Amino acid sequence: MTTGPLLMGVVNVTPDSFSDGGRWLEPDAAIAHGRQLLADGADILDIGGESTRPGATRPLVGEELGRVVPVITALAAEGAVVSVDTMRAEVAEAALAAGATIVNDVSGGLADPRILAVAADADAPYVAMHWRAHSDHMRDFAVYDGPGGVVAAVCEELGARVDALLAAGIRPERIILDPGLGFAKKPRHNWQLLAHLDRLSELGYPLLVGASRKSFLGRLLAGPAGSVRPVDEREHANTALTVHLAQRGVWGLRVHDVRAASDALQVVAQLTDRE
Ligand code: PMM
Repeated sequence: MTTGPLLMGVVNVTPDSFSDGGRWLEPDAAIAHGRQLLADGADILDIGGESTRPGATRPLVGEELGRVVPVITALAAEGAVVSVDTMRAEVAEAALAAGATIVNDVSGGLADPRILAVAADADAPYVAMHWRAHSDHMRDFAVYDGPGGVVAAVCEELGARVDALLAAGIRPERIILDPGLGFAKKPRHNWQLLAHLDRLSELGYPLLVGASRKSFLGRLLAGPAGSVRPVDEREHANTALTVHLAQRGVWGLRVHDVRAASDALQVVAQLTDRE
């Protein structure tokens, strides 16, 4: 049978994520949510303790550690494959010690370059997302005026991150790239990237994509008065993207509603196997 994208289910142990802030802040709630995502078909649980919503301020390192380590420890002990969603070397190191096996760094090593050595030493798969600035001022960096626009810029900047990853000792087969939808990007930038993922694939690494619940979907589906579609009413649009991305052979999808994405992937797999 054809293997489609892996499903990375989101466990945000934060008070303020745009998609689900505060719902899973207590460790027991986060652990129960992780178990549910596994039952729904998640291949990986992505556990994070820092919200990256536009305008967010950063938690202290100790706060971030206190949020993610107990949740990772519990879910990894139950056999879950866990990625830690962090930009900090200390958090990545503690998460790997607690049983996480993948580092998902939305800054691709730009926020805290020491994280690259942590991933290299552990020989852990490392997700490098396209990123330009912390969330409190990333809007100022959503400018892609060069030749080739956003697609060329993201390819070039991710290519530079790959060079840094390799120089830090991360093996090429451990690298996963992510276009970073919504991070220093306006809606039209996200759509351009989604339409031209083949260009990112040419960098030669597997791709992870996180579109789930993001505001560019809410803006696409805005009502006649311009009211943006609420976060929890964007799932059908994400399902359409799930099908699109599966057909383009991405490695993984980072989603909040794993059940909906899993249903869509099962439909795609049925049809692909008959071709
Ligand atoms: N998006 C968010 C957080 N972490 N990680 C990767 N690799 N890719 C993403 O697109 C991504 C991410 C923000 O979404 P959330 O607040 O719902 O978790």
